[in-house]
Amino acid sequence: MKKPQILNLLLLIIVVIFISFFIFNNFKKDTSLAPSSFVKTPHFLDSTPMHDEIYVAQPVNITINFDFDLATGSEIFVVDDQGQQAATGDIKIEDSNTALKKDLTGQLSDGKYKVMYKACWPDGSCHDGSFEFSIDSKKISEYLDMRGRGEVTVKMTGLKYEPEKIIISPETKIVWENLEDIGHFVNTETHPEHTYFPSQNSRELKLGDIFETVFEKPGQYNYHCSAHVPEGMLGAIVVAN
Ligand SMILES: [Cu+2]
Repeated sequence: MKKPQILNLLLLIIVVIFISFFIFNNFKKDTSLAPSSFVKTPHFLDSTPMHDEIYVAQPVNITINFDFDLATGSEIFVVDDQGQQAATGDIKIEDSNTALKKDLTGQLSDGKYKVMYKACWPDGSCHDGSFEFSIDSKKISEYLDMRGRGEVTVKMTGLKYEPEKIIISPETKIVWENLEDIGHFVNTETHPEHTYFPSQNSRELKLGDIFETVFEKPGQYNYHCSAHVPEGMLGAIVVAN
């Protein structure tokens, strides 16, 4: 072999090793991502439930917020850990066309669920995404049982809702009352879109102000004060028979 040929061969070997290394590394990255079911589409902002969130009762709907207009053809499917469709319900597009929502009808038992969605845009293109949530009814023991009353008062004091976690009967009216000289809010998930249960969004409540909402549908309603999220001013309601 002549010297230039040996050099060419060496160069070829180096290039092949380099390319193989790249392919192997990318392959490794792909497979390590595979077990995660959190797949974000373009324009995805957040969801209720959030990815990996644990609920004590079933959510009343699945709400996914985007930063772009949704179009018809958008879909949400909920499957259990066996891959079986776990919930049916109507699909709606709300909040100036940026919130994709599926009502959850029927009863979801304890377990892990995967939400698969298809987000479609006005130009006709669609993207598939997914996330997971769980229901674990054992944690309901952290909730104060206030069922059987037509009306329940939740105080806002010390940068907290009091009581923070409650169980109420369907058709119960909750009255929030601000007992301190700090402006508070009652806002449905998520922050800052507030699209999960829009009836549960107050104006700013000053000292002595009240806000009320009637809860009809059984399920879990998490909420927060938009002015005091970092301070942990959070609340949760479970509506159950
Ligand atoms: Cu507040």
